[in-house]
Amino acid sequence: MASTKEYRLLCLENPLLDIQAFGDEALLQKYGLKANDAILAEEKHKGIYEDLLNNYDAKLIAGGAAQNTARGAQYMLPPNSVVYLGGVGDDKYAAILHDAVKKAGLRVEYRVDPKEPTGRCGVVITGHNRSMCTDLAAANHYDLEHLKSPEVWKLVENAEAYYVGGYHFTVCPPAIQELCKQAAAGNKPFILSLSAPFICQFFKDPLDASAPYWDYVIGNETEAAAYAESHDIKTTDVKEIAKALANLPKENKQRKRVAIITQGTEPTIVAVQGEDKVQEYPVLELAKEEINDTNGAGDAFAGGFCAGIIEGKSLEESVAMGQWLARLSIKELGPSYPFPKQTYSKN
Ligand code: 26A
Repeated sequence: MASTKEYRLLCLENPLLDIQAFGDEALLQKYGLKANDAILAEEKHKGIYEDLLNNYDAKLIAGGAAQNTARGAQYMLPPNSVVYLGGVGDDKYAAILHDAVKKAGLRVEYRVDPKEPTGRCGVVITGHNRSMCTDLAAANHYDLEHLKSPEVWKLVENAEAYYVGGYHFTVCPPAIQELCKQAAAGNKPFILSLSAPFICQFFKDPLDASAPYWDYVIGNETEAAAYAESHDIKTTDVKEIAKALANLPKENKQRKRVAIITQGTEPTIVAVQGEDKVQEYPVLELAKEEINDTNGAGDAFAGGFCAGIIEGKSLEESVAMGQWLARLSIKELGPSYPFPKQTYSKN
């Protein structure tokens, strides 16, 4: 029988407002951005937000990678299944986020910073690429004190699974570590997204400290490659990298680690700790005219996958749920899901 418990999945990361526009090569060059990347904004990038708002047809969309995942998981689960934690400011941007998560039925427990504005992410779409440039602002001030506050900690203890976006390694690794330990102590699944190549390269120490606690690790092909390169795994073969991730030392021996690597329209790769055979799950391609933009597709995949794990579905079906939700999100502008809701059915 399905559980009637509430807030079974708890997610943590950086709530951001996306300022998203269709751009061009000149715009990327102006700010020294790569066509397909995610970076933290330096001083030289900070003009991009006003530029996008004033000179491009920019849309304001609720973002933050794991918040997109949390909205996605909630989209597929019964009401009141998912709660999300992160830091925002006390401003109109936070109000936009509150509005979006309310529509999605997602519960949020934000740490509100009185001095810092809500974080922003400039998203420049060129073709099927997206370049993201993030000014974390209030999201960068998330802290252990918030996580350990009685009301929030109760939610942590109550949850049956944890999902952390790797982008949070730039913010508060001790909070991630607390969730890791909570998961292992209760034999609950801890799911990590690698989030971006720069996390594997430049936040290696906190990433590696959490690695023994990963029950599921999710990434795409570029993140897998960046992980391999920064961890001396001498291969560029995605299946071999997935295997290496699955077989890293593990704290909770009651669960075998699973590594899931998405590759756009190429098959999703799944490796299980101790198993020689790596599974490949083909992706249903969308017709060109159905594609709006792929920003947030990876987050949506993770959302559908987490919904499957929460519902006790098989690995294969959880991957299918992830692929289904990613497909829906690609048809929308930015990391969004269609309303009225569509329902997944196994076929
Ligand atoms: C710390 N950084 C760089 C970030 C992000 C981020 N979410 C959290 N932390 N940089 C980009 N994003 C989000 O990724 C989503 C697409 O996958 C964007 O807000 C966007 O919604």
